[in-house]
Amino acid sequence: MAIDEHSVARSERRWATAMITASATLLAAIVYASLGAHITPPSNSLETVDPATLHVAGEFVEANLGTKVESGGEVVARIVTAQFAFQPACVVVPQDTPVTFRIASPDVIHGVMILGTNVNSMVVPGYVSRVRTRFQDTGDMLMPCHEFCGLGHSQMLAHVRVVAKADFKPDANGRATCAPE
Ligand SMILES: [Cu+2]
Repeated sequence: MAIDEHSVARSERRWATAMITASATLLAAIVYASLGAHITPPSNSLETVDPATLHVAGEFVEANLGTKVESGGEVVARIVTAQFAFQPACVVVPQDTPVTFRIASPDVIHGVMILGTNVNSMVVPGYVSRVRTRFQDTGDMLMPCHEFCGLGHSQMLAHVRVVAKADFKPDANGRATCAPE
């Protein structure tokens, strides 16, 4: 049976047009999500930290975790994400104030997102994930691990407690913790 060369060429052009349109649509959706809706892919600073020793020395020792108002007035929340918990499981931050999250992992790749906000970062062992944000509303925000990290992944979540500036009361060392419920 003879095949009409022109109809084959027409068919190929139609498929090519469909594929190029699909690719362009997906690319446009990515550009819109990142620029228009500020949904960004995993963002890490290029600061490194040794995952094998971060719990015994340096910035991420247990006593230094949680929220701290630094000497310059910057509010910093330091968190360690490990299989299968956040340490601490709740951080308190003041409303309508720039807050910096600094997060590190001693074991595998975890991910942090704060629901209802555009805070979203992977936490890759060896790097400090740094996220700057500002919370408009008070209340407890859910902060689950969003990177499958093992069998306990689904239990791995924490909270960010946003309180009014007047209710944010760091102690003499600049530290603030979530009040027991
Ligand atoms: Cu995890």
